[in-house]
Amino acid sequence: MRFGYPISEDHAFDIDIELMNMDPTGEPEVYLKLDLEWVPQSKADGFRSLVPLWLDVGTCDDYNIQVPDDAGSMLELRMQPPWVSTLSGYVVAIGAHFHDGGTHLDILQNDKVVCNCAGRYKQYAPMSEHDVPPSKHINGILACTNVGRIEKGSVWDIRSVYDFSAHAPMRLNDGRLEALMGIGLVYMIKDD
Ligand SMILES: [Cu+2]
Repeated sequence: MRFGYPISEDHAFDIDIELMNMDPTGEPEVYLKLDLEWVPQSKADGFRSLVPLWLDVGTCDDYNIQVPDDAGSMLELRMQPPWVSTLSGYVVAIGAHFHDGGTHLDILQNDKVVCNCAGRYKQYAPMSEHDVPPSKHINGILACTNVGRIEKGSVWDIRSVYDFSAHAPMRLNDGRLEALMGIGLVYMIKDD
């Protein structure tokens, strides 16, 4: 199956890059490389259009969640409320986004996990002698492909799980705890 995201003349792209220097020794040169495959409409016969769905555990206005004072070591964030699908079709891929402290994020359809996105952490060298314990940060999150059917009327939910005793939440430069996120990006093809 061939598929792509349709773009027209009036579409624009924004990119929001957040960089973190994990090299205490200097000022590394940084490159961002994007590989895009572009197919002109005249040659896109047989391609199906992808529909992106954004699911998150925040509110309509804000997808940042402040760490509650009584969070303890475990915290489970859910969509509020879950989303009832208005579309039916086939889910090609699901990706997720969450912050330091997160262990995994489950995407559920009708209370059944359809994608388990586990976080991968990497231990970095200490940035200075004050950096105790040395920095450990999230460095990848598993995605799913060929997830299966999405049905009109099915209920979609997210379970974003944080365990602060396993992975410390990140602190901002001013010492405050970074807000949490739990985002699922679902890419689907609608039924004809
Ligand atoms: Cu984020």
